Amino acid sequence: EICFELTDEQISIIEMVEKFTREEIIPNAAKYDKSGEFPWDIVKKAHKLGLMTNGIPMEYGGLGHSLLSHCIVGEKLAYGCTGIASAIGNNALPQAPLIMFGNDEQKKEYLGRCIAEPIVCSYAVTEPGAGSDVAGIQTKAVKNADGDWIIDGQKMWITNSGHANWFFVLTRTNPDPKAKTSEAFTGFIVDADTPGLTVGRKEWNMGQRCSDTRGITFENVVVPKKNVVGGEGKGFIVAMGAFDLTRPPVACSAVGLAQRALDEATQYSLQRITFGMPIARHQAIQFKLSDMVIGINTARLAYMRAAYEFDHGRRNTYWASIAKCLAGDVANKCASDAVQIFGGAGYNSEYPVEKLMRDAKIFQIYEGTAEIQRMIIAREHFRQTM
Ligand code: CO8
Ligand code: FAD
Repeated sequence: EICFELTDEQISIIEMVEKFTREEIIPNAAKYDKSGEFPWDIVKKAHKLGLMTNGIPMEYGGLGHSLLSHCIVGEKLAYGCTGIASAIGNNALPQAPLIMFGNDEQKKEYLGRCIAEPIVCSYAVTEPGAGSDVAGIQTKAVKNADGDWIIDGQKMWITNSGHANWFFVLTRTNPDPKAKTSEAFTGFIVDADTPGLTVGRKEWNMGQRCSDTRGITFENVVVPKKNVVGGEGKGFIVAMGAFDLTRPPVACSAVGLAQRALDEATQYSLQRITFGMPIARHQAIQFKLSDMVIGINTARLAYMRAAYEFDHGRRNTYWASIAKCLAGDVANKCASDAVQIFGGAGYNSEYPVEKLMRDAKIFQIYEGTAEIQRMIIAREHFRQTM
């Protein structure tokens, strides 16, 4: 029986995170949006409260929260600002391959670093020439005489990379174009200070501006063999498996943004008078708010289901893509409708919803575009049907 009733522990975590969002994130969101500066002060406070180590298993020093608890926290952080929330939450993405496929030594060392200090790490898969088509990546790794690996290539759009302490990096290790995808790639943990690894300039994006996005160049980067994650040739499966754990948290962030858009639009609609009455009394406005309510509640249930399946040890690829796709679309519709409800004020940066609309767009792009999620859903659908 599927039950999403929250436990007392989850309710008290939510109260703590809501307070953190209210006191630390919301008052600083506009400042960081304007400056684009990395929100280190907030990241450090989040780390102190365990908000960056909650998904790490207890045996490695984390709080060992379920994916469902992790997502509920993520939604609350995102409500304040999805740029700051991504600076805080992105660690879960590079940690995922280690949690799911790493060995004991790797987990102790690299998850341990994330526990000990408020560091950030990055997941480097996308390249200038290949994003949706992961199997099209060109970065290669070749074994040297000692059995260690030499990485050459380029990555692009890598979140938190300008500040990262370590990276998960996907490479092609079988140059034969006919090699099976599930056997041709290898994933590595790479220390940020390894010679030959250069991080590029900060990209100035449409939204989530304090989230740090950069390109990375690898030139003869030597990585010890002990840093192979999940075995030689297994990188594609490792990278895909990680998405099963990380797409639900991206969906919950989109829901947090959508909820914020609804709350802002609701308040404004009760105050703004046209034709002698609050705009909330016009049915056209009510229907927009109703559509937001429908979208938010269904997208929330979808990410909960995706997390629930994962927490019960079942492959959740289908649900993770449903949740990510729906929540990304809902966030964009809600942010755009909130701007509409604010009228001219919605288009102005002194009011909160213009930022929400800019921040929302990326939810249809990163962690697999809206089109790629639909492609995965169709594949899973036919797999289940046939
Ligand atoms: N689990 C296990 N195995 C899998 C999975 C999975 N989920 N998915 C695929 N595989 C296996 C297949 O079974 C197959 O194995 P085999 O060959 O043995 O049968 C093998 O992998 C190849 O699979 P496909 O044939 O399906 O491979 P394709 O190349 O056709 O397509 C996808 C694969 C699904 C289209 C893949 O390329 C994809 O997911 N693309 C999207 C890429 C993406 O999501 N990138 C995101 C980058 S990270 C990012 O954006 C971070 C943003 C920051 C977030 C901040 C948050 C706070
Ligand atoms: P493309 O793959 O070139 O796609 C272009 C368009 O074509 C899209 O609309 C796409 O949906 C569509 N398309 C492609 N193939 C198909 C198809 N078969 N059918 C239908 N439509 C298709 N990557 C990381 O590895 N790590 C990160 O930390 C990270 N963070 C990011 C942060 C930001 C702010 C941004 C902008 C990107 C980030 N990315 C990261 C990369 C992100 O995951 C990719 O941008 C995304 O997966 C899309 O890849 P692409 O940009 O190469 O677009």
